[in-house]
Parts: sequence; C-alpha cells; structure tokens
Amino acid sequence: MSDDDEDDELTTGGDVDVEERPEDETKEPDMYNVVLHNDDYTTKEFVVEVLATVFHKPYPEATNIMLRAHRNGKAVVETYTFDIAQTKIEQVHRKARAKGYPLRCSVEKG
Ligand code: TYC
Repeated sequence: MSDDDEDDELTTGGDVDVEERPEDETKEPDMYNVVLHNDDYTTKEFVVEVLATVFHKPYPEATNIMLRAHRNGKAVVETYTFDIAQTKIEQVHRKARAKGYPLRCSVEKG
C-alpha cells in the first residue's frame, strides 16, 4: 500500500484528511419478503391461525393476507432480514407438517 492511499486506514494525529466512509457503517441490511403460497388442501382457518401466531398478524389482517393468497396464488406476508425470514418460514412449515398440510412459504428479495 502506498503512503498516500488513505482509503482503508484511519490515521490519528497530525493534519490528516481522515476518510470516515459513513456509508459503510450505516448501511441498512438487505430485506426479504416472506411469500405465502396457495394450495388446495390447507384450510383457510389454519392459514389465518399461522399468520396470527407466527407473524403476529391481527386476525382481520391475517384473513386478508390468506384471501389474497387464495385468490391470486400467492401473497407477501411481511418483510424481514434474511435470517428472520428463514426462521419464520421454518416455523410455518413445521406447524403445517405437524397437521399434514402442504402449506408453503418462500423468501424473495424485497
Ligand atoms: N385454498 C385453500 C382452501 O380453499 C385455502 C388457502 C389459502 C390455502 C391460502 C393456502 O396460502 C393459502 N382451503
């Protein structure tokens, strides 16, 4: 590294132009949508229950999201960081499998 390459060094003392690069420290994390997929077997009541318990949706909103997936084939439930989105999806799949339902969620870049 040459002496005048200040890009990756914080230099203290002296009359030095310190590059703080705040964009590196304040960047927001990438966000991901949890997408709910329709199927022909899972009951509407179970989907609403899952949306209420896993995603903490009030029942009227949970019902609207369920109906959107039912009518359109899929619906965005909520947006999270990647790890949280993955964890929510695993929770949905575990609850669905336990009841023998094929309910599916997936993650997409927000
Ligand atoms: N289509 C299902 C039924 O008629 C209900 C349903 C809604 C299933 C939304 C999944 O993501 C879903 N019983």
